[in-house]
Amino acid sequence: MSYELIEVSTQEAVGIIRLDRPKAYNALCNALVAELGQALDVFEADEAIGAIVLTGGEKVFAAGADIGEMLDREHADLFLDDFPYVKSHGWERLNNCRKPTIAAVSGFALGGGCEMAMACDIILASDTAKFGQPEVKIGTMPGAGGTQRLVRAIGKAKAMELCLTGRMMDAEEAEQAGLVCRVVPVDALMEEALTMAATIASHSRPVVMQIREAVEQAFETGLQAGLLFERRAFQATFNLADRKEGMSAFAEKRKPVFRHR
Ligand code: DAK
Repeated sequence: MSYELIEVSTQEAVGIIRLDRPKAYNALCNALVAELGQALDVFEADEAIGAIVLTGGEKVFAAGADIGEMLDREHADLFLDDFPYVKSHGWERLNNCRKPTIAAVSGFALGGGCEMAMACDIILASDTAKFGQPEVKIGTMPGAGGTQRLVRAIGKAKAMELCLTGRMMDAEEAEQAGLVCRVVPVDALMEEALTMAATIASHSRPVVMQIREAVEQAFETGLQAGLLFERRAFQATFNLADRKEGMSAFAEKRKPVFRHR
């Protein structure tokens, strides 16, 4: 598969996707989002891949959807296409990705860029990262999760402020607010992200996938339904050879060898 607007690579069991449209600050044009979807398709289908890192450049993760591409579009165009779902299935692909995804964010993550990072399971930020939903400044509003995921991540007051003013928050504020798991020096960002991804990928794939689905349930259901989902998923891990192997290895004081079954 060849790509023009993203760079795709692997490091052992980790798939790496780098948004690579630097002249336009990685603006998320349809073609780029479509390539993202294709790369995710490949990694999801590849049994050797256990986690995915999505990153951008040092100065910009992504400055949002491509404003030039949206400029002359009208409501009917967007509604009929269900913009941008029909033409480029990358957004859906990311939202529905079953393997764990880590956004490694350096520089600007604005609008759709911030939303793309939030669609990942974990955001790891460099100390230069800046997050925001500035759509209000160009006469529109967040459309890919900004009004929903941001509220869940940082609470109503701060999300409302960011969405209504368009203000950016820096990495330190984002960490304090709970949007990012950790802030690391910019030079260490990829190394830290890859180490985290490799750790996740070293665990049993079906167990990791059940954990992330259970955590996602916390956003979808009430507490009792979520606890029930978690309990059933926990019980189901006892069907796995990896569960037996993990516990046996602990008892025998050795490293487990997971077969992802
Ligand atoms: N689109 C297109 N080009 C962009 C861009 C964008 N979002 N952001 C930056 N660029 C381009 C600039 O036009 C400029 O190109 P040249 O003029 O050099 O050709 C180049 O990148 C550098 O930008 P600046 O000259 O502005 O650089 P500065 O360092 O001065 O400022 C900035 C950096 C990031 C603060 C600034 O560029 C900026 O404010 N950019 C726009 C940020 C923004 O408003 N983002 C929100 C866009 S709306 C949806 C999915 C997604 C979305 C909606 C729905 N569905 C799934 C339904 C998302 C919507 C949005 O993101």
